[in-house]
Amino acid sequence: MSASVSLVVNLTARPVTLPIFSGAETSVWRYDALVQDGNAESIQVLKNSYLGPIFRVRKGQRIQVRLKNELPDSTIIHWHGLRLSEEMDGHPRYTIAPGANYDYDFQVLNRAGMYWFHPHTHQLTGPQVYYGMAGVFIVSDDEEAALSLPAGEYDLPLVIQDRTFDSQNQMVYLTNGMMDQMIGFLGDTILVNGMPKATMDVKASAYRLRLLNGSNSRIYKLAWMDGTPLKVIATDGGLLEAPVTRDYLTLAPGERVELWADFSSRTGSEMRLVSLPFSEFSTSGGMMGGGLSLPNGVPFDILSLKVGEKGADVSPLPTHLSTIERHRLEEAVNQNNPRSFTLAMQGMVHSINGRVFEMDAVARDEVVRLGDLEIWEFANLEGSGGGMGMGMMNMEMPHPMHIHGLVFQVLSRQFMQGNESVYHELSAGFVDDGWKDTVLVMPGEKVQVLVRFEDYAGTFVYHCHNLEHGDAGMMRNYRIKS
Ligand SMILES: [Cu+2]
Repeated sequence: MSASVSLVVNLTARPVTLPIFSGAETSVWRYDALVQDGNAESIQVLKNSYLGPIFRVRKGQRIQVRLKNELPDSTIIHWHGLRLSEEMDGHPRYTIAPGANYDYDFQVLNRAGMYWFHPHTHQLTGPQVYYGMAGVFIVSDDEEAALSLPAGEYDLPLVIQDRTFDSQNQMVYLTNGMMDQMIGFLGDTILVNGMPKATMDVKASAYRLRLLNGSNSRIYKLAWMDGTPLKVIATDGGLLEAPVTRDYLTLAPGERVELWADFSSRTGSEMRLVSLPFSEFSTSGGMMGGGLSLPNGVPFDILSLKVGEKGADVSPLPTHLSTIERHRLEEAVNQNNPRSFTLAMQGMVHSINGRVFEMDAVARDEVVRLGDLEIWEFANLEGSGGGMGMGMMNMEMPHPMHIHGLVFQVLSRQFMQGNESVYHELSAGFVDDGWKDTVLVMPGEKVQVLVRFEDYAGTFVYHCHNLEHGDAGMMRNYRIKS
């Protein structure tokens, strides 16, 4: 590796208690950061939050992170969205025991954007993220810096999550047992950056709001309460070529979206970010939705921004944000024969091509070649007859599909069959223009992405980012062969 190390950070994963509510403190798991070498401002700690820390690094920077595991569980960190080798990426095979350390050393190849990190322990990713472990990894570069986007106090990372707390203020997980594992865990309390009923004071100026859905399985239909359109400037893999405007945004677990929001004429007002109602996915009645206090699609408040005095002068949002080199379909080695992945129930679990995760197994159709551009096609057959795995129940679940170690471009979406009206309650909120690492595949939908395996040979995973689905086996290895 040519670059010299410019940041060395210890991340200690440990149980702590925090004052999240009045009364009893809440037991959580958290990454505690300590900058050993380099710019201390590269790491921002969120006070009294289980979440974090927030890394701020530059493209090209080489960093070292020592993970110290002081949890009672095995763990490993996955750097979500980063272009890394398999040893750095956090494959579950690299999980370390309680008391052990894992040393990361990598150069940041990604363009400017909001990435993130979280545990990736086999069958325990859901609970480890749920009990608090996740942080944000923000990359900047020269292309972005030239734009003079809102920065410093006007650049707000906002991580949206849901949790359920008991009467002693403790987090509870999998309260509905088996159903939670099949649907995914849905909490009844929304938190932003680890704060319930999140309220923030902002100035009358323009802000860059970097939203991450860090929830285990909840999908949000984000909108401003007063109907102000949302101005999107970036998604998973950084800036779009040009801003796009949406009335609402559909954000699935693992996905990011960045907004440019101008509050300069809003002094004295309250801007409320909400999740709008949409229909439940599984339509088989009482047995599915009955036990859940807040199923997917229930509306709620997410964040309230109280606009105060005048802040920094607002520079207009540039009409051109970045240059995105589009992958060319005709360069795909399988342009006439996409590599297809069928998402469907297999017995009691969600599966990929009828298979579930095996730690070391790579099937013949899961091997690709370093340097190749391919079409990958995810077809969600649940709810359309292909997913009848449970007798009377018709599981119809959306699956946010994530591929490790790279970023990709969405080529096409096609609704095939099933409940089209539910589909159209969310589909206007997708933003597929830029680079992605996680893409929501709705029930009855087929999504094609163009993906180039350009950085490292090795074995990586691809999986559903509904963490309960992933833990139950909706994950597979793929191998990049040199
Ligand atoms: Cu899934």
